[in-house]
Amino acid sequence: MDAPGNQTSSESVAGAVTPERAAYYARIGKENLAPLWEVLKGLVPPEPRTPCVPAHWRFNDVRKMLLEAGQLITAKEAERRVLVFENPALRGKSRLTQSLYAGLQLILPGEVAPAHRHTASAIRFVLDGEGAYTAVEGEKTIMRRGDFVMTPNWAPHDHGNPSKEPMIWLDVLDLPTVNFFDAAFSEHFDQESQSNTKEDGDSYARYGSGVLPEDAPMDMIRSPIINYPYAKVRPVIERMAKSDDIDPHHGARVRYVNPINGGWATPTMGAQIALLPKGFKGKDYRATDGTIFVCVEGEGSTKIGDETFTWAPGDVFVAPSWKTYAHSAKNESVLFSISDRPAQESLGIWREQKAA
Ligand code: 1HN
Repeated sequence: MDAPGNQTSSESVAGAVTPERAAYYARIGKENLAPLWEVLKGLVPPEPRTPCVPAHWRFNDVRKMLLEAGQLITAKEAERRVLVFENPALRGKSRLTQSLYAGLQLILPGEVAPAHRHTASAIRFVLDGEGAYTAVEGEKTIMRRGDFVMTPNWAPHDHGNPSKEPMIWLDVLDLPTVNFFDAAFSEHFDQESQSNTKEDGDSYARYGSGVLPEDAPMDMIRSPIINYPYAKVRPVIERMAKSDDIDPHHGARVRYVNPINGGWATPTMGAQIALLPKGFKGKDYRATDGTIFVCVEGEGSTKIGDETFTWAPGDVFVAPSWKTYAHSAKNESVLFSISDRPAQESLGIWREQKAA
């Protein structure tokens, strides 16, 4: 696809603000009216101009600070003990891209994060520890490193850590999107932890093997699977890489899908995971979905605009909308990524541009 039209070089407003115009603007301003022609170019830019900047956090640094929070506040007091990744250009807005919230959550051995639900959808991507659980709609799923865990919108959910290790995972929520629409609701439950009505692994077992139960809810626009275990996903990208099924920009990449309709696992957030072979040099790529990346395995670097970020396991970095990026893998690496691509696709506004 060609880059969108670049015909307009001038960014200036329509002519000068003469004293007559200024007086007129002041007069209509009292009636809460404004002249479109003074703002039109900014409202309709020739191509995306995100205020977001590229950014990178090293897992070891954030982990240390998160463990400090473990000494300062309990999971119960905090409700969720999370350090929020704030885009450096959008401090105070609790967002990493314009549409997505992301943070690292810590739950210590013996702790419980109480049950609640909200209109925002959440995903977890497990980074450290093993054996804590998330309970979603009565399914208590034990989480391991690399697992992709879904909390669909309005689904009751709570977490607990019966293991002996602190557990850390990345939360990504579509909060800024839901809040943009002023459509956010939430509620708490009297019962701290949900009673389980389904076995661990139930939803993957039912929906994750290429068959669907007779009475599957065929109109479900989000995945019925609660946990996509890394142990099931890793062999797929490994197999693809071995048979050279490698995208020149992204590596051997798969997406997490809703098995009911083959679409993205959630309607607002699209998650993917890619294996980059040792020495992989990705070609330049950009798309309108600002994308959050997590290094799951390996070491490498990603050039975003003119900055290069060197990553290691657990690191989180973000490529803003329409900024060109390219990955390089020093060793065989695995990158998880998530963006608002499904939302943009359903609105018909998603674009990408690939270097040949
Ligand atoms: C939430 O419910 C969780 O359930 C984590 O673990 C982070 C950030 C904002 C709002 C709700 C969770 C959250 C959140």
